[in-house]
Amino acid sequence: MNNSDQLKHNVAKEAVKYVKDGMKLGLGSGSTMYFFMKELGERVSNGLKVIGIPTSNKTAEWAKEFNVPLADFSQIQELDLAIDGADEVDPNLQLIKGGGGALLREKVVAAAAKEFLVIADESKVVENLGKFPLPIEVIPFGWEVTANKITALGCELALRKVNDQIYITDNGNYILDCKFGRIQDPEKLNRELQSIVGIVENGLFINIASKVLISNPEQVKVME
Ligand code: ABF
Repeated sequence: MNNSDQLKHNVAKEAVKYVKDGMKLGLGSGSTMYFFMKELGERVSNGLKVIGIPTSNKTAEWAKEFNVPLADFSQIQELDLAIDGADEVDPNLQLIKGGGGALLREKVVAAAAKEFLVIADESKVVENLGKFPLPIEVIPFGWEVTANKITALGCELALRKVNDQIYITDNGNYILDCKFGRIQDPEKLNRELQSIVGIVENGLFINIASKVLISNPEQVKVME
């Protein structure tokens, strides 16, 4: 296992300690969450009783691989704990998420949970958000107009493509990756983005994280 995977494995092992028997979970997306799902599956095989709502088709596949029982919002509307990765974490626990393209379901699930636990390696910790391009999910209809309105806020943006094909989210929408550079006031930018028609959701997770676990080669630290 390389150093990066080891850090993800370490933070996942620490995070699974927060899962109690009978919990209804939100299951995030991304490579760190793979290690969490693996750890959770081991505890389920030892008798832990949990159920989870996945934030992406990929996470649902991992749940099936590791025998983690799944549900959807038609069955449960309030979650005890959501666990997810992040692309950037600032000192106020504000996040940029969505590098994996699952930000909309991630935010819906995080908002439905009493507690939101973020897991990341130390490379995600920043003084100011914004070095990582902010992912914004937009509806395909009129995306060009929506993009112009976002650009006017002071960024350069690109329509996300994979292998020269437009990336389509699990919800049938597009993602714009927006380079704002250092975001001085993430709460203000979040409010401005929420007022633009055509934006479904943006990757700023403002005042949502309850606790962040950060792994470095020596330890797993708690930010709260
Ligand atoms: C997901 O985790 C995304 O929001 C974010 O892009 C990703 C970070 O992924 P990784 O754990 O692979 O660094 O929740």
